[in-house]
Amino acid sequence: MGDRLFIGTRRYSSWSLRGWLAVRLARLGVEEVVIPLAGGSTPGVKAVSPGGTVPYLEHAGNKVWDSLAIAEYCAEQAPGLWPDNPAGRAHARVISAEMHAGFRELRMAMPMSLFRPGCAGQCGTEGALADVARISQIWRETRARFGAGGPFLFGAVFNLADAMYAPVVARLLTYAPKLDADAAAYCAAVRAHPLVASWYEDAAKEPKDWFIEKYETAP
Ligand SMILES: N[C@@H](CCC(=O)N[C@@H](CS)C(=O)NCC(=O)O)C(=O)O
Repeated sequence: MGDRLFIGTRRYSSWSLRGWLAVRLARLGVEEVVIPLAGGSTPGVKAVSPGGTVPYLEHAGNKVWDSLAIAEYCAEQAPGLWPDNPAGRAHARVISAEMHAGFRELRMAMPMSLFRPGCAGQCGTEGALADVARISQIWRETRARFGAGGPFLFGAVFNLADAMYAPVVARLLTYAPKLDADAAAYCAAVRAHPLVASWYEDAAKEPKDWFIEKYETAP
């Protein structure tokens, strides 16, 4: 069987975007298989993925079914996906872990939906805005310490920490809560990265019968 990366509907699947970015940053030659999501417990996802979720990577006989594990797997396949120096690497890992384990309020209130209309300024619950404030602080502190020389968290190179936060950026662009200038500039840089731009382009081509009504109408 060939190497494959299973992902969900690009418009909605935030975890898939993280795994896909890691795989593309590592330049793994895998076939991409998109499974239209049903909004939870998708039979097609359960049928292929041991964990019942996407992203799910099959590569060189290895089965990896979690975005952060896929990121670590990809970092072993290609140098430079985490920062070279131990301090930067530790920080990149801990902010990625904080994202992977947290920001539940933001994720619930502002589900990723790349082209959802009528969202600007909506869905800013107290908990979600507290998450936005924490995320902005992480970005600001990371960039101040490691980000010289470029627009990304660790400078010029878009790395796995940026990949972990890219779907957060997508949410902030859709729901447009008030951001400080640094956070807004970081969001613009991530959106303009060629891989992120390519994800949006492919998402825009997805067929309408993959749409989930509640994610396509104004909140
Ligand atoms: N911890 C997992 C979470 C993955 C996850 O929850 N993926 C969602 C899609 S974004 C999923 O597959 N849900 C099941 C479904 O929609 O059928 C990861 O980091 O990859």
